[in-house]
Amino acid sequence: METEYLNLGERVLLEGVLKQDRTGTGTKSLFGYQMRFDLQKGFPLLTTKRLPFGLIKSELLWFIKGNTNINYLLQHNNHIWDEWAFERFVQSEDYSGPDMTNFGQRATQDAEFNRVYKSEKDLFCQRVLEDESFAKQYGELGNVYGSQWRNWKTSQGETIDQLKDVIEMIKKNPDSRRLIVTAWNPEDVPTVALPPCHTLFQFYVANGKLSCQLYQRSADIFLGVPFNIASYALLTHLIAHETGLEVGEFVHTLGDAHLYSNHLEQMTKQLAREPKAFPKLKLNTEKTSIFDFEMEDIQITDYQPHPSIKAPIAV
Ligand code: UFP
Repeated sequence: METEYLNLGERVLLEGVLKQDRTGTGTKSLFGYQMRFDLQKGFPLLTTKRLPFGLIKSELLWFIKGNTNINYLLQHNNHIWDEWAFERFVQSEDYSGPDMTNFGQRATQDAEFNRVYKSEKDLFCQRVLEDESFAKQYGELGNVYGSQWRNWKTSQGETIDQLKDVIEMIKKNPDSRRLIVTAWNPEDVPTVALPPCHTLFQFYVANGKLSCQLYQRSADIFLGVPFNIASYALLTHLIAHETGLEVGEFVHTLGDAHLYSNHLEQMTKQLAREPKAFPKLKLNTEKTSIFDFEMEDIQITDYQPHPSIKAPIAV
């Protein structure tokens, strides 16, 4: 099971082509790859390095609620999306602190700058948490997943709740071949901070089991993909729970699958580790709608991973 992921890491290390990328870091990359996880065989939270399941949970609940403000994430001590909001703030007229141009790259190369950047970003997060009007203005990320899944804007000025609709369709017409949620909106792509990496997902019902396939256009194999696998596996479990189905497979299809040049050692280290059994997922059976789930309603048990492995994030 976990070998599905480890095989991908190994393959890209061995066969990936050297390719430049937007962040200037450089990658080893291949195009078009598919992994399959049988969700009946355990919850695919990798064990060859510890993953912070709490962050995966709070981010997914944030998407499901249609929330697009980092304020919710910060309340759950989740800093995954900070940089995107911080970038908009430092480029605005309201920012008067030290120069933060190209902060993502500079923070990995210059220890003194990294210290200044961290302290500025901490101040920013504090303000988003404490000052409601500041949070409204600068905590908001706009058209990110929560908005695309729950409040898709139509050309007629209406909104479409894709997630709610797909759940209704699974209940009423499980054989449909149109059980799709898309996050990719060509109209938004030129203006959004980060065009969606998880571009589109589709559900499939057979033999009383719900499967999900994700098309991910761009995949940071070491840092992003382990999160993405667990996040979509959790989404599949939640929707199966609401629709009264068993879980089937999570099929993960990748477009540009890459290892950043500063993740190669870490990936090699992880590949040398022996995978353990996947943990189990427990959902609060008293909740029926996925829109009512909160952090405490989702628990992982029997998670005994190897220690975490640190790696710089490419922004
Ligand atoms: N990335 C992921 N998974 C995610 C996410 C981002 O792997 O869930 F939000 C990575 C892929 C890529 C970068 O390395 O973030 C996005 O950059 P780009 O838009 O240039 O593809």
